[in-house]
Amino acid sequence: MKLGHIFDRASLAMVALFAALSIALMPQTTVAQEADAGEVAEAGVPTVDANSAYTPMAPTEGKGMPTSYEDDAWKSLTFQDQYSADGKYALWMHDVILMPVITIISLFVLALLLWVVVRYRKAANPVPSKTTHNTAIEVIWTIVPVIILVVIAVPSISLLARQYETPPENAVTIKATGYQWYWGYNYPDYGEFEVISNMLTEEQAEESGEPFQLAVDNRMVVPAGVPLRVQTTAADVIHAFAVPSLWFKMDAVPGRLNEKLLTIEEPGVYYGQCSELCGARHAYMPITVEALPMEQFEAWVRSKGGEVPGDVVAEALAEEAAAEDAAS
Ligand SMILES: [Cu+2]
Repeated sequence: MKLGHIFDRASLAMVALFAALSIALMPQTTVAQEADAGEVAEAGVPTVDANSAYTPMAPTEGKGMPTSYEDDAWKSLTFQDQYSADGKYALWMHDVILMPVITIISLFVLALLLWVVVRYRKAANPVPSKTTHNTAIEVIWTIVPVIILVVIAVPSISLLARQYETPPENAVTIKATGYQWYWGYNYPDYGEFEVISNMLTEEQAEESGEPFQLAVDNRMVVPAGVPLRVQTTAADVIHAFAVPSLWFKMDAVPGRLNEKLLTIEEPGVYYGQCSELCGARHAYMPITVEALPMEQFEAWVRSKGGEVPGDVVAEALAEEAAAEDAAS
């Protein structure tokens, strides 16, 4: 009976192990084709559209992307440079407050330990001290940590508050939808069109001079320097929209609309990834955000068949004028 149980468990474990291994070893291309065959007709290298003024921006080495250890060992260990106000503030807090406090406390505690080990070793203290209280020390080791915590709490809480700031009414809305396993970007302010974004293959990424596993065929193009209302949701399972160099990470949950303010300070290409384990190709649904000056962004909108609000007003005015001409 007991032996049977053990065998049951062992065989169950074997089956689980085999299933895990077969998923891990499944050729990525088979799964990729399934994804491609679905929503995306052709996943190609970004190309210049003859009918528009939009040309995909070339990424800047080291900007908006991770740095490899070989290229720059120090930079590969720390945060990416930040291109949003919140990101700069958070990085400042990390560099100027957290790291120094952590380092000083660690070294101080290490020094105390070494001092105790050497000074109060048995050989040097044949008769142990019977001291149990020292008011002065107790007051110090209560007040000093309180001061340290307050010093950390003030910028920490203000960072938290900044991250919850509501987007202003005139913010440009972009809705990012997570699908298994690609992203869709919807532009409700510009005619509700959707851009489907799939990862480039290694050859395509190399051809377009972009980092493999971060580069995509259709980017999330946004205007730079203006407040964006980035909304996230998902169509199947929970995904997360995350771009490290913009200090942006938000869950994309089916049936729920999350939103957060993002202002990208300067034009550029910023790479990110889905950051919620969402299935077999979770690692293969990267994010590429391309921030452009407003005029170029509007040109991109037109190239995608979207409507620029100004155009509609201008068209209406022209029509009105034409109608008035005809009437008179
Ligand atoms: Cu995902």
